[in-house]
Amino acid sequence: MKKCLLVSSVLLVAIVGSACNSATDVLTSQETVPVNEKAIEAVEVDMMNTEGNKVGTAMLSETPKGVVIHLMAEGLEPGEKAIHFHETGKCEKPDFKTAGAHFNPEHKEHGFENPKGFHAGDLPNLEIPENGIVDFELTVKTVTLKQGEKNSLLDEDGSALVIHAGPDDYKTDPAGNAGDRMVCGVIQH
Ligand SMILES: [Cu+2]
Ligand SMILES: [Zn+2]
Repeated sequence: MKKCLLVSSVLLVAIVGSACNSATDVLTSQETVPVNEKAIEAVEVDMMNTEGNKVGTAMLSETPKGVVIHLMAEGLEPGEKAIHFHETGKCEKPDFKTAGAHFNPEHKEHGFENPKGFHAGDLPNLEIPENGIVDFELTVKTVTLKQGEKNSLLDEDGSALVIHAGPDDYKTDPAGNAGDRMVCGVIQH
């Protein structure tokens, strides 16, 4: 009996007073996490060009500071290029229009310099060097990989990571005047 009381006091106050064997029942049921709140720790995204060839990988990881994007790709056109999360996890070549508009669960306008902005999917421009190889990391606070949350990239139809032909001007709604979609990766669980 003494042992029972000790166990109960270590556990939640709410179960004190109930029979000893019910403590295990409570614990077991707490371990079951509802599917829609399941935390995905990392997603690997294949980055495809307009010919349908893989040019690299983006690893997305959930961290306390936000979602970390680690993009590794080669054979890219050098220069300053826009990169965004788009709303639909569908990358159909050659124009990737199937990825839809920018990921925008808060219904804002486009661009960091837009007073009515910005989209959760807006990201700072990528600087691609002369050799066309990128290996960079960026932490994004506006999105999550936690399913069931409003700003989750892993919503029902997934989302996409898109690199454009030109830079984002950070103000023109709805897409920053960034030109064609050159590389696209499906973000899906
Ligand atoms: Cu875009
Ligand atoms: Zn945008």
